[in-house]
Amino acid sequence: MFCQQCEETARNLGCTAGGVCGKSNDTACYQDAVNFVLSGIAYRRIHQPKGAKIPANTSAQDTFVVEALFATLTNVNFDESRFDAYLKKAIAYRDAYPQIPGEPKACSWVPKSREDIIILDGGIGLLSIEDPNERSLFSLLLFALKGMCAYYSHAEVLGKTDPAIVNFIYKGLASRFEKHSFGERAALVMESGKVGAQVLALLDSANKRYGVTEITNVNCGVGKNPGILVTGHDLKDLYMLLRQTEGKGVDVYTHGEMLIAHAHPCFKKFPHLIGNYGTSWANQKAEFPSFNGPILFTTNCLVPPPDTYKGRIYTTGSVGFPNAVHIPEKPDGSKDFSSIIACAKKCDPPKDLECGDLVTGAGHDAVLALAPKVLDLVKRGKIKHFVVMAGCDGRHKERAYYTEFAKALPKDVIILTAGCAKYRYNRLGLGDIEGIPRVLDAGQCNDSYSLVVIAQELAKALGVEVGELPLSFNIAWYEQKAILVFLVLLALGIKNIMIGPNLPACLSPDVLNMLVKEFGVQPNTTVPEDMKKLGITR
Ligand code: FS2
Ligand code: SF4
Repeated sequence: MFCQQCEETARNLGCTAGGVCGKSNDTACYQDAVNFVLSGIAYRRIHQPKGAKIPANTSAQDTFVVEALFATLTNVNFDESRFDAYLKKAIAYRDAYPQIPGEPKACSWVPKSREDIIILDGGIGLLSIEDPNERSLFSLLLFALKGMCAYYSHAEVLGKTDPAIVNFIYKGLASRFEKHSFGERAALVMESGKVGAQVLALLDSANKRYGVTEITNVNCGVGKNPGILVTGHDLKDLYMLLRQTEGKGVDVYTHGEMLIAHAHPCFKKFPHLIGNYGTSWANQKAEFPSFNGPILFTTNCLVPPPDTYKGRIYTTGSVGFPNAVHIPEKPDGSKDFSSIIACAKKCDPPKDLECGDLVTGAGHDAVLALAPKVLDLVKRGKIKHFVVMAGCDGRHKERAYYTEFAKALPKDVIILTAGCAKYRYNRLGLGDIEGIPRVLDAGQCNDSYSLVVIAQELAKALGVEVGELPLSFNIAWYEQKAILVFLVLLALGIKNIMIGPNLPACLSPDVLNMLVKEFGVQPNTTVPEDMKKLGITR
Protein backbone atom coordinates (compact mmCIF):
# COMPACT_ATOMS: atom_id res chain seq x y z
CA MET A 1 0.00 0.00 0.00
CA PHE A 2 0.97 3.60 -0.42
CA CYS A 3 -1.33 6.28 0.95
CA GLN A 4 -0.45 9.87 1.72
CA GLN A 5 -3.86 11.47 1.52
CA CYS A 6 -4.20 12.78 5.07
CA GLU A 7 -2.20 15.04 7.34
CA GLU A 8 -1.28 12.24 9.74
CA THR A 9 0.37 10.11 7.07
CA ALA A 10 3.41 8.20 8.38
CA ARG A 11 6.53 10.40 8.73
CA ASN A 12 4.70 12.94 6.59
CA LEU A 13 5.73 10.84 3.60
CA GLY A 14 3.16 8.06 3.21
CA CYS A 15 1.70 5.03 4.94
CA THR A 16 3.20 1.86 3.51
CA ALA A 17 2.55 -0.85 6.08
CA GLY A 18 -0.91 -0.16 7.46
CA GLY A 19 -2.31 3.31 7.95
CA VAL A 20 -1.82 5.56 10.95
CA CYS A 21 -5.63 5.87 10.70
CA GLY A 22 -6.02 2.12 11.17
CA LYS A 23 -6.65 1.28 7.52
CA SER A 24 -5.10 -2.10 6.71
CA ASN A 25 -2.76 -2.77 3.83
CA ASP A 26 -5.44 -4.91 2.19
CA THR A 27 -8.22 -2.33 2.49
CA ALA A 28 -5.87 0.35 1.14
CA CYS A 29 -5.13 -1.86 -1.89
CA TYR A 30 -8.85 -2.41 -2.44
CA GLN A 31 -9.38 1.35 -2.30
CA ASP A 32 -6.65 1.83 -4.91
CA ALA A 33 -8.35 -0.76 -7.09
CA VAL A 34 -11.71 1.01 -6.79
CA ASN A 35 -10.13 4.39 -7.62
CA PHE A 36 -8.33 2.85 -10.58
CA VAL A 37 -11.50 1.41 -12.10
CA LEU A 38 -13.48 4.60 -11.38
CA SER A 39 -10.89 6.41 -13.50
CA GLY A 40 -11.44 3.70 -16.12
CA ILE A 41 -15.19 4.43 -16.15
CA ALA A 42 -14.44 8.14 -16.49
CA TYR A 43 -11.96 7.58 -19.32
CA ARG A 44 -14.38 5.43 -21.27
CA ARG A 45 -17.22 7.89 -20.72
CA ILE A 46 -15.21 10.91 -21.85
CA HIS A 47 -13.24 9.46 -24.75
CA GLN A 48 -15.97 7.65 -26.68
CA PRO A 49 -15.94 8.54 -30.36
CA LYS A 50 -18.99 10.32 -31.74
CA GLY A 51 -21.93 7.98 -32.34
CA ALA A 52 -20.67 5.29 -29.92
CA LYS A 53 -23.37 3.25 -28.22
CA ILE A 54 -23.07 4.50 -24.67
CA PRO A 55 -25.40 3.92 -21.69
CA ALA A 56 -28.43 6.17 -22.16
CA ASN A 57 -29.07 7.12 -18.55
CA THR A 58 -26.12 7.25 -16.16
CA SER A 59 -27.78 8.74 -13.08
CA ALA A 60 -27.44 5.50 -11.05
CA GLN A 61 -23.82 5.21 -12.21
CA ASP A 62 -23.15 8.84 -11.25
CA THR A 63 -24.53 8.29 -7.74
CA PHE A 64 -22.43 5.15 -7.46
CA VAL A 65 -19.20 6.87 -8.57
CA VAL A 66 -19.77 9.66 -6.02
CA GLU A 67 -20.49 7.19 -3.21
CA ALA A 68 -17.56 4.90 -4.02
CA LEU A 69 -15.04 7.72 -4.24
CA PHE A 70 -16.38 9.19 -1.00
CA ALA A 71 -15.89 5.78 0.65
CA THR A 72 -12.13 6.00 -0.05
CA LEU A 73 -11.79 9.31 1.86
CA THR A 74 -9.89 9.11 5.16
CA ASN A 75 -11.73 7.53 8.10
CA VAL A 76 -14.87 6.69 6.12
CA ASN A 77 -14.75 2.98 5.39
CA PHE A 78 -12.45 0.30 6.75
CA ASP A 79 -14.43 -2.68 5.47
CA GLU A 80 -12.72 -4.63 2.71
CA SER A 81 -15.91 -6.50 1.82
CA ARG A 82 -17.63 -3.21 0.98
CA PHE A 83 -14.76 -2.26 -1.35
CA ASP A 84 -14.96 -5.66 -2.98
CA ALA A 85 -18.62 -4.94 -3.75
CA TYR A 86 -17.77 -1.41 -4.99
CA LEU A 87 -15.07 -2.86 -7.23
CA LYS A 88 -17.38 -5.41 -8.84
CA LYS A 89 -20.04 -2.79 -9.44
CA ALA A 90 -17.47 -0.35 -10.86
CA ILE A 91 -16.24 -2.97 -13.32
CA ALA A 92 -19.83 -3.65 -14.42
CA TYR A 93 -20.50 0.06 -15.01
CA ARG A 94 -17.22 0.45 -16.89
CA ASP A 95 -17.87 -2.55 -19.08
CA ALA A 96 -21.25 -1.16 -20.12
CA TYR A 97 -19.27 1.29 -22.30
CA PRO A 98 -17.70 0.17 -25.58
CA GLN A 99 -13.94 -0.37 -25.62
CA ILE A 100 -11.81 2.43 -27.05
CA PRO A 101 -8.70 1.71 -29.16
CA GLY A 102 -5.54 2.41 -27.14
CA GLU A 103 -7.45 2.78 -23.87
CA PRO A 104 -5.46 2.57 -20.60
CA LYS A 105 -5.26 -0.59 -18.49
CA ALA A 106 -7.89 0.79 -16.06
CA CYS A 107 -10.48 0.37 -18.81
CA SER A 108 -10.05 -3.38 -19.09
CA TRP A 109 -8.37 -4.50 -15.84
CA VAL A 110 -10.26 -7.27 -14.04
CA PRO A 111 -8.57 -8.82 -10.99
CA LYS A 112 -8.69 -12.59 -11.13
CA SER A 113 -8.27 -13.05 -7.41
CA ARG A 114 -7.92 -11.17 -4.15
CA GLU A 115 -4.15 -11.55 -4.54
CA ASP A 116 -4.33 -9.57 -7.78
CA ILE A 117 -5.49 -6.63 -5.69
CA ILE A 118 -3.42 -7.12 -2.54
CA ILE A 119 -0.06 -6.72 -4.21
CA LEU A 120 2.62 -4.20 -3.60
CA ASP A 121 3.30 -3.14 -7.15
CA GLY A 122 0.31 -3.89 -9.29
CA GLY A 123 0.53 -0.64 -11.19
CA ILE A 124 -2.83 0.55 -9.93
CA GLY A 125 -1.93 2.79 -6.97
CA LEU A 126 -0.79 6.40 -7.26
CA LEU A 127 2.89 5.35 -7.19
CA SER A 128 2.34 3.95 -10.66
CA ILE A 129 2.35 7.57 -11.87
CA GLU A 130 6.10 7.86 -12.34
CA ASP A 131 6.65 11.56 -12.88
CA PRO A 132 6.74 13.20 -9.40
CA ASN A 133 5.01 16.40 -10.53
CA GLU A 134 2.34 14.54 -12.43
CA ARG A 135 1.75 12.32 -9.39
CA SER A 136 1.67 15.30 -7.07
CA LEU A 137 -0.83 17.25 -9.18
CA PHE A 138 -3.05 14.26 -9.85
CA SER A 139 -2.98 13.36 -6.13
CA LEU A 140 -4.07 16.88 -5.20
CA LEU A 141 -6.84 16.68 -7.78
CA LEU A 142 -7.97 13.21 -6.69
CA PHE A 143 -8.07 14.29 -3.04
CA ALA A 144 -10.13 17.34 -3.99
CA LEU A 145 -12.48 15.08 -5.96
CA LYS A 146 -12.95 12.88 -2.89
CA GLY A 147 -13.90 15.94 -0.86
CA MET A 148 -16.21 17.03 -3.66
CA CYS A 149 -17.91 13.62 -3.69
CA ALA A 150 -18.44 13.75 0.09
CA TYR A 151 -20.17 17.13 -0.09
CA TYR A 152 -22.03 16.28 -3.28
CA SER A 153 -23.47 13.12 -1.75
CA HIS A 154 -24.88 15.11 1.21
CA ALA A 155 -26.51 17.56 -1.20
CA GLU A 156 -27.77 14.76 -3.42
CA VAL A 157 -29.62 12.94 -0.62
CA LEU A 158 -31.38 16.24 0.05
CA GLY A 159 -32.48 16.43 -3.58
CA LYS A 160 -29.91 18.94 -4.88
CA THR A 161 -27.86 17.86 -7.88
CA ASP A 162 -25.79 19.57 -10.54
CA PRO A 163 -24.64 17.72 -13.67
CA ALA A 164 -21.78 20.19 -14.15
CA ILE A 165 -20.23 19.00 -10.88
CA VAL A 166 -20.61 15.34 -11.82
CA ASN A 167 -19.09 16.01 -15.24
CA PHE A 168 -16.09 17.61 -13.59
CA ILE A 169 -15.64 14.57 -11.34
CA TYR A 170 -15.43 12.37 -14.45
CA LYS A 171 -13.13 14.85 -16.18
CA GLY A 172 -10.79 14.88 -13.20
CA LEU A 173 -10.75 11.10 -12.82
CA ALA A 174 -10.09 10.54 -16.53
CA SER A 175 -7.20 13.02 -16.53
CA ARG A 176 -5.12 10.43 -14.68
CA PHE A 177 -4.49 8.64 -17.98
CA GLU A 178 -4.26 11.64 -20.27
CA LYS A 179 -1.15 13.48 -21.43
CA HIS A 180 -1.02 16.92 -19.80
CA SER A 181 1.69 19.46 -19.18
CA PHE A 182 2.48 20.72 -15.68
CA GLY A 183 0.50 23.88 -16.44
CA GLU A 184 -2.53 21.97 -17.67
CA ARG A 185 -2.56 19.73 -14.61
CA ALA A 186 -2.14 22.73 -12.32
CA ALA A 187 -5.08 24.39 -14.11
CA LEU A 188 -7.20 21.29 -13.49
CA VAL A 189 -6.36 21.47 -9.80
CA MET A 190 -7.46 25.11 -9.76
CA GLU A 191 -10.61 24.20 -11.65
CA SER A 192 -11.40 21.71 -8.87
CA GLY A 193 -11.34 24.69 -6.50
CA LYS A 194 -13.83 26.55 -8.68
CA VAL A 195 -16.13 23.54 -8.92
CA GLY A 196 -15.57 23.01 -5.19
CA ALA A 197 -17.11 26.45 -4.57
CA GLN A 198 -20.16 25.31 -6.56
CA VAL A 199 -20.52 22.13 -4.52
CA LEU A 200 -20.21 24.04 -1.24
CA ALA A 201 -22.90 26.44 -2.42
CA LEU A 202 -25.09 23.51 -3.49
CA LEU A 203 -24.80 21.87 -0.07
CA ASP A 204 -25.39 25.19 1.67
CA SER A 205 -28.69 25.54 -0.20
CA ALA A 206 -29.57 21.84 0.38
CA ASN A 207 -29.09 22.18 4.15
CA LYS A 208 -31.61 25.03 4.15
CA ARG A 209 -34.25 22.32 3.99
CA TYR A 210 -33.81 22.29 7.79
CA GLY A 211 -34.12 26.08 8.05
CA VAL A 212 -31.51 28.82 8.16
CA THR A 213 -29.08 28.42 11.08
CA GLU A 214 -29.37 30.81 14.02
CA ILE A 215 -26.62 31.59 16.52
CA THR A 216 -27.48 29.08 19.25
CA ASN A 217 -26.25 27.99 22.67
CA VAL A 218 -25.96 24.21 22.72
CA ASN A 219 -26.38 22.15 25.87
CA CYS A 220 -23.49 19.77 26.45
CA GLY A 221 -24.97 18.06 29.50
CA VAL A 222 -26.92 14.80 29.51
CA GLY A 223 -30.45 13.63 30.19
CA LYS A 224 -31.75 10.66 32.14
CA ASN A 225 -32.77 8.39 29.22
CA PRO A 226 -30.49 6.11 27.28
CA GLY A 227 -29.17 7.86 24.20
CA ILE A 228 -28.00 7.45 20.62
CA LEU A 229 -24.97 9.49 19.59
CA VAL A 230 -24.94 10.68 15.98
CA THR A 231 -21.65 11.71 14.43
CA GLY A 232 -20.52 12.70 10.93
CA HIS A 233 -22.05 15.29 8.63
CA ASP A 234 -25.28 13.88 7.20
CA LEU A 235 -28.18 15.98 8.51
CA LYS A 236 -30.78 13.84 6.74
CA ASP A 237 -29.71 10.75 8.69
CA LEU A 238 -30.03 12.67 11.95
CA TYR A 239 -33.45 13.96 10.95
CA MET A 240 -34.75 10.49 10.04
CA LEU A 241 -33.42 9.07 13.30
CA LEU A 242 -35.07 11.84 15.32
CA ARG A 243 -38.41 11.09 13.68
CA GLN A 244 -38.06 7.38 14.43
CA THR A 245 -37.07 7.90 18.08
CA GLU A 246 -39.97 10.23 18.94
CA GLY A 247 -41.83 8.97 22.00
CA LYS A 248 -39.55 5.94 22.36
CA GLY A 249 -37.85 6.96 25.62
CA VAL A 250 -34.51 7.22 23.80
CA ASP A 251 -32.65 10.54 23.58
CA VAL A 252 -30.45 11.66 20.73
CA TYR A 253 -27.15 13.56 20.98
CA THR A 254 -24.90 15.08 18.34
CA HIS A 255 -21.16 14.63 18.22
CA GLY A 256 -18.33 16.42 16.39
CA GLU A 257 -19.41 17.89 13.06
CA MET A 258 -23.09 17.21 13.78
CA LEU A 259 -23.11 20.04 16.36
CA ILE A 260 -24.53 22.47 13.80
CA ALA A 261 -27.87 20.61 13.73
CA HIS A 262 -28.85 22.39 16.96
CA ALA A 263 -28.78 25.72 15.12
CA HIS A 264 -31.29 24.67 12.42
CA PRO A 265 -34.90 25.52 13.35
CA CYS A 266 -36.18 22.11 12.15
CA PHE A 267 -33.97 20.27 14.62
CA LYS A 268 -34.87 22.59 17.51
CA LYS A 269 -38.38 21.14 17.40
CA PHE A 270 -37.25 17.77 18.78
CA PRO A 271 -37.23 17.86 22.59
CA HIS A 272 -35.37 14.55 22.71
CA LEU A 273 -32.42 16.03 20.78
CA ILE A 274 -30.76 16.76 24.10
CA GLY A 275 -27.46 18.33 23.16
CA ASN A 276 -23.93 17.73 21.98
CA TYR A 277 -21.76 15.06 23.56
CA GLY A 278 -17.97 15.24 23.50
CA THR A 279 -15.65 17.08 21.16
CA SER A 280 -13.94 16.25 17.87
CA TRP A 281 -13.38 12.90 16.14
CA ALA A 282 -9.84 12.78 17.46
CA ASN A 283 -11.11 12.18 21.02
CA GLN A 284 -13.50 9.32 20.25
CA LYS A 285 -11.58 6.71 22.17
CA ALA A 286 -11.54 8.85 25.31
CA GLU A 287 -15.16 10.02 25.10
CA PHE A 288 -17.25 7.23 23.58
CA PRO A 289 -16.87 4.63 26.35
CA SER A 290 -18.78 6.88 28.78
CA PHE A 291 -21.60 7.56 26.35
CA ASN A 292 -22.85 4.04 27.15
CA GLY A 293 -25.28 3.92 24.20
CA PRO A 294 -24.93 3.16 20.49
CA ILE A 295 -23.09 5.49 18.12
CA LEU A 296 -24.24 6.11 14.55
CA PHE A 297 -21.54 7.11 12.05
CA THR A 298 -23.16 8.93 9.14
CA THR A 299 -19.79 9.90 7.59
CA ASN A 300 -16.18 10.28 8.63
CA CYS A 301 -14.38 10.44 10.91
CA LEU A 302 -14.47 6.91 12.25
CA VAL A 303 -11.59 5.88 14.49
CA PRO A 304 -11.27 2.07 14.70
CA PRO A 305 -13.01 1.38 18.02
CA PRO A 306 -11.55 -0.51 20.98
CA ASP A 307 -13.50 -3.39 22.56
CA THR A 308 -15.07 -1.05 25.13
CA TYR A 309 -17.59 0.25 22.58
CA LYS A 310 -16.96 -1.80 19.43
CA GLY A 311 -20.31 -3.55 19.81
CA ARG A 312 -22.14 -0.22 19.89
CA ILE A 313 -20.93 1.06 16.49
CA TYR A 314 -23.48 1.45 13.67
CA THR A 315 -22.62 2.77 10.22
CA THR A 316 -24.65 4.10 7.31
CA GLY A 317 -24.07 5.66 3.88
CA SER A 318 -20.47 5.38 2.63
CA VAL A 319 -19.20 4.50 6.10
CA GLY A 320 -18.15 0.98 6.98
CA PHE A 321 -16.29 -0.97 9.62
CA PRO A 322 -15.87 -4.76 9.72
CA ASN A 323 -18.62 -6.41 11.80
CA ALA A 324 -20.37 -3.14 12.66
CA VAL A 325 -24.10 -3.12 11.83
CA HIS A 326 -24.59 -1.21 8.58
CA ILE A 327 -27.94 0.54 8.07
CA PRO A 328 -28.60 0.68 4.32
CA GLU A 329 -30.69 3.15 2.39
CA LYS A 330 -33.95 1.79 0.97
CA PRO A 331 -34.88 2.47 -2.66
CA ASP A 332 -37.17 5.32 -1.52
CA GLY A 333 -34.27 7.00 0.31
CA SER A 334 -35.50 6.13 3.82
CA LYS A 335 -33.57 4.13 6.43
CA ASP A 336 -34.77 1.80 9.15
CA PHE A 337 -33.07 2.67 12.42
CA SER A 338 -34.98 0.15 14.55
CA SER A 339 -31.86 -1.94 15.29
CA ILE A 340 -29.96 0.99 16.79
CA ILE A 341 -33.04 2.12 18.74
CA ALA A 342 -33.45 -1.41 20.17
CA CYS A 343 -29.77 -1.39 21.16
CA ALA A 344 -30.14 1.99 22.89
CA LYS A 345 -33.05 0.78 24.99
CA LYS A 346 -30.81 -1.82 26.57
CA CYS A 347 -28.06 0.68 27.44
CA ASP A 348 -27.40 2.94 30.42
CA PRO A 349 -27.86 6.71 30.01
CA PRO A 350 -24.73 8.65 29.06
CA LYS A 351 -22.32 9.86 31.69
CA ASP A 352 -21.83 13.64 31.74
CA LEU A 353 -18.44 14.70 30.36
CA GLU A 354 -18.94 18.12 31.92
CA CYS A 355 -17.56 19.95 28.92
CA GLY A 356 -19.51 23.23 29.26
CA ASP A 357 -21.91 24.56 26.64
CA LEU A 358 -21.09 25.59 23.08
CA VAL A 359 -22.21 28.25 20.63
CA THR A 360 -22.74 27.49 16.95
CA GLY A 361 -24.90 28.54 13.99
CA ALA A 362 -22.96 31.59 12.79
CA GLY A 363 -23.54 30.86 9.11
CA HIS A 364 -23.59 33.62 6.52
CA ASP A 365 -27.29 34.43 7.00
CA ALA A 366 -26.98 34.77 10.77
CA VAL A 367 -23.76 36.81 10.62
CA LEU A 368 -24.87 39.05 7.77
CA ALA A 369 -28.01 39.86 9.74
CA LEU A 370 -25.55 41.36 12.24
CA ALA A 371 -23.54 43.11 9.51
CA PRO A 372 -24.47 46.70 10.46
CA LYS A 373 -23.27 46.07 14.02
CA VAL A 374 -20.12 44.27 12.87
CA LEU A 375 -19.28 47.05 10.41
CA ASP A 376 -19.83 49.67 13.09
CA LEU A 377 -17.45 47.79 15.41
CA VAL A 378 -14.86 47.63 12.62
CA LYS A 379 -15.20 51.36 11.92
CA ARG A 380 -14.91 52.23 15.61
CA GLY A 381 -11.76 50.08 15.89
CA LYS A 382 -13.40 47.66 18.33
CA ILE A 383 -12.85 44.79 15.91
CA LYS A 384 -9.34 45.08 14.48
CA HIS A 385 -8.93 41.76 12.73
CA PHE A 386 -10.72 38.60 11.63
CA VAL A 387 -8.88 35.31 11.45
CA VAL A 388 -10.32 32.29 9.69
CA MET A 389 -9.28 29.21 11.69
CA ALA A 390 -11.46 26.68 9.90
CA GLY A 391 -10.64 23.08 9.08
CA CYS A 392 -10.00 19.85 10.88
CA ASP A 393 -8.87 18.58 14.21
CA GLY A 394 -6.42 15.71 14.55
CA ARG A 395 -4.74 13.47 17.09
CA HIS A 396 -1.24 14.84 17.14
CA LYS A 397 0.11 16.90 20.03
CA GLU A 398 1.24 19.72 17.76
CA ARG A 399 -2.42 20.67 17.26
CA ALA A 400 -2.22 22.33 20.69
CA TYR A 401 -0.79 25.16 18.55
CA TYR A 402 -4.33 26.12 17.54
CA THR A 403 -5.46 26.41 21.16
CA GLU A 404 -2.41 28.53 21.95
CA PHE A 405 -2.96 30.68 18.86
CA ALA A 406 -6.59 31.33 19.80
CA LYS A 407 -5.63 32.16 23.39
CA ALA A 408 -2.89 34.53 22.28
CA LEU A 409 -5.12 36.57 19.95
CA PRO A 410 -5.76 40.12 21.12
CA LYS A 411 -9.28 40.66 22.45
CA ASP A 412 -10.25 42.77 19.44
CA VAL A 413 -9.84 39.84 17.04
CA ILE A 414 -12.75 37.66 15.88
CA ILE A 415 -12.22 34.00 14.95
CA LEU A 416 -14.31 32.77 12.03
CA THR A 417 -14.45 29.00 12.11
CA ALA A 418 -16.07 25.93 10.58
CA GLY A 419 -15.22 22.23 10.76
CA CYS A 420 -14.01 20.18 13.68
CA ALA A 421 -10.88 22.37 14.12
CA LYS A 422 -13.03 24.56 16.38
CA TYR A 423 -12.95 22.05 19.23
CA ARG A 424 -9.40 23.23 19.90
CA TYR A 425 -10.68 26.62 21.10
CA ASN A 426 -14.48 26.78 21.29
CA ARG A 427 -14.55 26.11 25.03
CA LEU A 428 -11.96 28.67 26.01
CA GLY A 429 -14.51 31.32 26.97
CA LEU A 430 -13.02 33.88 24.59
CA GLY A 431 -16.00 36.16 25.22
CA ASP A 432 -17.55 38.70 22.88
CA ILE A 433 -17.04 42.16 21.44
CA GLU A 434 -20.10 44.21 22.38
CA GLY A 435 -22.31 41.14 22.02
CA ILE A 436 -20.62 39.61 18.94
CA PRO A 437 -19.07 36.25 20.00
CA ARG A 438 -15.31 36.21 19.41
CA VAL A 439 -15.62 32.67 18.02
CA LEU A 440 -18.16 32.67 15.21
CA ASP A 441 -18.76 29.03 14.29
CA ALA A 442 -20.48 28.60 10.92
CA GLY A 443 -20.80 24.83 11.37
CA GLN A 444 -19.31 21.90 9.48
CA CYS A 445 -16.20 21.98 7.30
CA ASN A 446 -18.46 22.54 4.27
CA ASP A 447 -19.78 25.66 5.99
CA SER A 448 -16.41 27.26 5.27
CA TYR A 449 -18.51 28.43 2.34
CA SER A 450 -20.26 30.75 4.81
CA LEU A 451 -16.94 32.25 5.87
CA VAL A 452 -16.17 33.14 2.27
CA VAL A 453 -19.62 34.71 1.80
CA ILE A 454 -19.19 36.71 5.02
CA ALA A 455 -15.77 37.96 3.88
CA GLN A 456 -17.08 38.91 0.44
CA GLU A 457 -20.08 40.76 1.86
CA LEU A 458 -18.02 42.63 4.45
CA ALA A 459 -15.58 43.68 1.74
CA LYS A 460 -18.46 44.89 -0.42
CA ALA A 461 -19.97 46.88 2.44
CA LEU A 462 -16.62 48.50 3.22
CA GLY A 463 -15.94 49.20 -0.45
CA VAL A 464 -12.69 47.20 -0.54
CA GLU A 465 -11.42 43.94 -2.06
CA VAL A 466 -11.44 40.79 0.13
CA GLY A 467 -7.62 40.94 0.06
CA GLU A 468 -7.76 44.42 1.63
CA LEU A 469 -9.85 43.35 4.63
CA PRO A 470 -8.15 42.92 8.01
CA LEU A 471 -8.60 39.18 7.47
CA SER A 472 -6.12 36.29 7.68
CA PHE A 473 -6.36 32.56 7.14
CA ASN A 474 -4.72 30.08 9.50
CA ILE A 475 -6.20 26.77 8.39
CA ALA A 476 -5.83 23.38 10.06
CA TRP A 477 -6.22 20.46 7.67
CA TYR A 478 -6.50 16.72 8.12
CA GLU A 479 -8.37 15.01 5.29
CA GLN A 480 -9.39 15.52 1.69
CA LYS A 481 -12.42 17.75 2.26
CA ALA A 482 -10.01 20.25 3.75
CA ILE A 483 -7.86 19.94 0.63
CA LEU A 484 -10.93 20.84 -1.42
CA VAL A 485 -11.79 23.80 0.83
CA PHE A 486 -8.17 24.99 0.58
CA LEU A 487 -8.36 24.86 -3.23
CA VAL A 488 -11.71 26.67 -3.14
CA LEU A 489 -10.04 29.51 -1.24
CA LEU A 490 -7.19 29.65 -3.76
CA ALA A 491 -9.63 29.61 -6.67
CA LEU A 492 -11.47 32.54 -5.09
CA GLY A 493 -8.23 34.50 -5.11
CA ILE A 494 -7.44 34.31 -1.38
CA LYS A 495 -3.70 34.78 -0.94
CA ASN A 496 -1.18 34.11 1.85
CA ILE A 497 -3.13 31.26 3.45
CA MET A 498 -1.28 29.71 6.36
CA ILE A 499 -1.77 25.97 6.58
CA GLY A 500 -0.72 23.33 9.10
CA PRO A 501 0.22 21.46 11.16
CA ASN A 502 2.08 19.86 8.20
CA LEU A 503 1.99 20.56 4.50
CA PRO A 504 0.31 17.86 2.37
CA ALA A 505 2.84 15.08 1.81
CA CYS A 506 1.80 14.78 -1.84
CA LEU A 507 3.29 18.17 -2.75
CA SER A 508 6.39 17.79 -4.91
CA PRO A 509 8.99 20.58 -4.55
CA ASP A 510 7.83 22.11 -7.86
CA VAL A 511 4.14 22.04 -6.91
CA LEU A 512 4.89 23.54 -3.51
CA ASN A 513 6.97 26.20 -5.20
CA MET A 514 4.04 27.06 -7.46
CA LEU A 515 1.69 27.38 -4.45
CA VAL A 516 4.17 29.61 -2.66
CA LYS A 517 4.98 31.80 -5.66
CA GLU A 518 1.50 32.22 -7.06
CA PHE A 519 -0.59 32.21 -3.89
CA GLY A 520 1.78 32.97 -1.02
CA VAL A 521 0.80 29.73 0.71
CA GLN A 522 2.80 29.36 3.93
CA PRO A 523 3.20 26.62 6.55
CA ASN A 524 2.49 27.58 10.15
CA THR A 525 5.44 27.90 12.54
CA THR A 526 5.17 29.28 16.07
CA VAL A 527 2.37 31.33 17.57
CA PRO A 528 4.29 34.62 17.98
CA GLU A 529 5.93 34.36 14.58
CA ASP A 530 2.66 33.52 12.82
CA MET A 531 0.82 36.39 14.54
CA LYS A 532 3.46 38.71 13.10
CA LYS A 533 3.29 37.17 9.63
CA LEU A 534 -0.48 37.49 9.57
CA GLY A 535 -0.32 41.12 10.62
CA ILE A 536 -2.10 40.59 13.93
CA THR A 537 -0.72 43.11 16.37
CA ARG A 538 -1.11 42.97 20.11
FE1 FS2 B 1 -13.48 16.77 10.89
FE2 FS2 B 1 -13.26 14.49 10.05
FE3 FS2 B 1 -15.45 17.69 8.61
FE4 FS2 B 1 -13.11 16.30 8.31
S1 FS2 B 1 -14.92 15.09 11.44
S2 FS2 B 1 -11.65 15.94 10.05
O1 FS2 B 1 -13.38 14.33 8.09
O2 FS2 B 1 -14.94 16.37 7.53
O3 FS2 B 1 -13.51 18.17 9.31
FE1 SF4 C 1 -2.17 6.90 6.19
FE2 SF4 C 1 -3.91 8.93 6.20
FE3 SF4 C 1 -3.90 7.16 4.23
FE4 SF4 C 1 -4.78 6.50 6.65
S1 SF4 C 1 -5.70 7.99 5.23
S2 SF4 C 1 -3.45 5.26 5.33
S3 SF4 C 1 -3.32 7.65 7.94
S4 SF4 C 1 -2.28 8.60 4.72
